[in-house]
Amino acid sequence: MSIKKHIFSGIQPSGNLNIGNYIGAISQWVEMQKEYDCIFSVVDYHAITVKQKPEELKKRIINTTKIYLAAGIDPEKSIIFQQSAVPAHTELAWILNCYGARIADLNKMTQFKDKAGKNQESVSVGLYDYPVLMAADILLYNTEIVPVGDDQKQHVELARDIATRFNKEFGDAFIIPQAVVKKEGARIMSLQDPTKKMSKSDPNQNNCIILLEDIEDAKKKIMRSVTDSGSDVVYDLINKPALSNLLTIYAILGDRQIKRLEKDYSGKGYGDFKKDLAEVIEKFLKDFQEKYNNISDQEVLEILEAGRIKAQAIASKKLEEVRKLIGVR
Ligand code: AQP
Repeated sequence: MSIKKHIFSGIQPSGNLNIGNYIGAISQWVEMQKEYDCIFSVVDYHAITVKQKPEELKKRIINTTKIYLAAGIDPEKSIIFQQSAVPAHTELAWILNCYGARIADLNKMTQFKDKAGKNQESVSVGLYDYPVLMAADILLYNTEIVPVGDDQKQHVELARDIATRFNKEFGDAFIIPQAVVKKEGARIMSLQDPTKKMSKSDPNQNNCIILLEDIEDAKKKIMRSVTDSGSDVVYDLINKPALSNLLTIYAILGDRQIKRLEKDYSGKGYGDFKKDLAEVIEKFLKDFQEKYNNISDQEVLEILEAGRIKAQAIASKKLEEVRKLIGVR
């Protein structure tokens, strides 16, 4: 048996993936696969917690997988699969709904509150129960580490609570997972409102740089992004949240330290800084899109099928163990 630590993470194919998803999640995964046993899922059953158009969803499942591959997730090293292709996820979620998850926990989830807004009574039950499905995703694979952006930390905490309660009642079925969040770039903010997270389902696409978007459009979005008062290029989350966000993006995609950028732009204004950042974005997107365009749909389908077989083998074993523990086998 492998002694490498087990990693699980996923992204919902719920919109166009943006640089927030890349910086906060995928770029971390690429690094982690060098050291750990990794499983990365396209979590399509999470995406349907809000309405999706069937034809679009189908395409996005393929495109999201291509994004994983273009970013450098290697199917020879890591398992890549589609969540709905492994039924153990929804089955374990049901069991955890009954044993482990509590209404009081779900009522605290900030993502549900944000997404449901004032419509809490009319959104789908799935949106409310999303964190329990996420707990099942993680717990099925003996996951020790869950690399995510900052917004998902609370859900991983809940998975820990659910696992701990289940283990206490039935015996040690689950490893207690831990969220790992990057120091820099754990929460990339909207380009137009630095108090809001850059989000793939944001209806205002001026807030995001989409990984597959037209490069000239992306550059314009950077030039038009909001900045703060003053003109010095310095990292200061309290007084310059918009600029600090742009500095983080520059540092990660341009592979330079924030301290170094502050020095390089000392005495220059926001205009020069944004122009150079637009070039960094151009280079990054060009390279990324070139890789993306070289991956065929057929290749993706084959990778997902190979991943499904491997994921299924691990997940069904864990599920059978759980079924026995609760007395249905
Ligand atoms: N702005 C962000 N900065 C850093 N990390 C981010 N992530 C998302 N937005 C940012 C991380 O990307 C992964 C995507 O997870 P998800 O698809 O399950 O959904 P999410 O967290 O709700 O992300 P989005 O982009 O906001 O999607 P929608 O709009 O569909 O809800 C996670 O690891 C997340 O932390």
